[in-house]
Amino acid sequence: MALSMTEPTGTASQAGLDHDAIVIGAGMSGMYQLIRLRQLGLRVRVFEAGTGVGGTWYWNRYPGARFDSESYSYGYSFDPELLQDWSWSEHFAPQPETLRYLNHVADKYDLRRDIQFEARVASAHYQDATRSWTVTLEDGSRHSSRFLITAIGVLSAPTLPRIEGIDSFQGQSWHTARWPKEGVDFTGKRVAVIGTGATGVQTIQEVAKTAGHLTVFQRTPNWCAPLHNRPITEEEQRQIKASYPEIFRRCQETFSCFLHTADPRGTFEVTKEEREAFYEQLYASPGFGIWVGNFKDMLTDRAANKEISDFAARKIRERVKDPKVAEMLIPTNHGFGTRRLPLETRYYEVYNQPNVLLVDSKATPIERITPTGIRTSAAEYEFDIIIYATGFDALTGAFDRIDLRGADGLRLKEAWAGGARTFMGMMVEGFPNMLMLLGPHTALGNIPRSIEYNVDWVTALLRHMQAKGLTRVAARPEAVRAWTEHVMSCAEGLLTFEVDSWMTGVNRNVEGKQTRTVARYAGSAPAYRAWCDEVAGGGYRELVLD
Ligand code: NA7
Repeated sequence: MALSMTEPTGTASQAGLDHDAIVIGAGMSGMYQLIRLRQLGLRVRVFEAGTGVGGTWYWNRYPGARFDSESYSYGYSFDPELLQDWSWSEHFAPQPETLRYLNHVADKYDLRRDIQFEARVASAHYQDATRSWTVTLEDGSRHSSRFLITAIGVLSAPTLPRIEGIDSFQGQSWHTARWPKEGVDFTGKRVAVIGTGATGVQTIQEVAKTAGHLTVFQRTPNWCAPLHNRPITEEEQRQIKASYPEIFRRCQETFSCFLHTADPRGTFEVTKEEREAFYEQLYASPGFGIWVGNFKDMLTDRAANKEISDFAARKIRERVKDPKVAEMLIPTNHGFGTRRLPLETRYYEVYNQPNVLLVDSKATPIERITPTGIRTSAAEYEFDIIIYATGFDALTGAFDRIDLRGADGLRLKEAWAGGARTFMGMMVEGFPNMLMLLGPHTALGNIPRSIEYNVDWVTALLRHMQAKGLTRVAARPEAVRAWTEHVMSCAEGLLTFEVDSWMTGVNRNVEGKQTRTVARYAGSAPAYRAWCDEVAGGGYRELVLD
């Protein structure tokens, strides 16, 4: 990797700064950003709270954690050699394999020498006089840098429920995103799982295999569909490795960078029989096809959405033996796919096991965690282990947990109090020289594809500044306004924005996140990239560069 720097005037070293760039986070985005910044010859420091690389895949070690994206569409695409020397073992890889993959990447590009582990950033303050950022770690050490690049993830700030008594529990209890490295043995144990989002579903179907007794506390059922995972055969492995250019080309073309893309037909443009056959085909196919490869009007037309919801409800009734339990598992407050669709493997069949109990936490809310278990409005339960699959303070939570202050001491949390406002999800008005990877209002979907695009865009901007000897970049207020208005307009007419979820900015366990906002960019990834490409291609007129 090139390390010599062709120094333009006014670089960080000449200005007496410790680094050219500080990156917060050594997950998939921070790791790739480090590789690219080294190629620019910049002096980079990455601060990572964990003891190893991997971000999401480092923290989320809960049982059953795995991809819902096809493995070969998820890995980094930037290096053909890396693509050839890594072999995914399953179509949807489990977390330990993904963590091994990311450690392989860290080894291959010798990343760890620029990463400081067990280094949680407490604050980052912009200094206008020196056009730099001062970053303070929780250990009190201070570090200065020209640029601050946040690579802190979308779903990385875990939240526990706001229930009294959590600390009083005398058994073992874990949030899924803070799982112990040594694992947890459920054999013969009485286990509780609170939460039935994508994480809860993966956890429940795995824990049910060994637990003595499992009680699931479900407040809102989610629509789920089969993952259909299986090992990759040798022949498939050869085909995958031979077709990587096509795989990634396809990801670039689709709405949210998955291999699947919406069917061009409307739900009612086909006969009832054709519709049913198509739903059956999707239900029997691997991955997110049933969500993002369904009829084009599934998430915009109420009647179309009802058709697929009725189909999915029939499937639940077929798979769950006890009709009362089946009805409990069928969502009634939102349509199919309007929240993040958990993919499952024999999830519904878990509720046919004699050692599994489903508790309706809406009808009988959890009142208190007690030293021995959980008390609801109706009963008292005893447990050895409580698992909190209760989600994250999504999108903005990781930013809020750092004391981030821009020019004039403005705190980011305050600037975003009425909802996030960004320029293309990468920059914030009043926060010069701060660049966000996976910031709010960026394109998400199959996340590594968005990461690679964001990193490359940021890298090109810094290369441009380097070439011209520029030391300060800020988003123009009118550019932030235009992007934010665009994000709002993309949400219009989507059924997704009529339901509470992390995607609409709601987390009842977080102060200030009780009402729906347009928390997520809902346009297509190609449209997002076109907007960003135009900014770069037009010479960054939307930015103040000096
Ligand atoms: P989610 O999707 O936010 O799910 C959190 C779950 O926890 C959800 O079922 C919540 O019910 C439940 N929850 C939260 N607080 C409580 C309380 N107090 N009582 C009962 N139940 C509660 O998080 P995940 O980790 O599953 O998934 C996040 C994303 O990570 C996922 O979309 C993937 O993209 C990866 P609620 O629905 O709020 O009633």
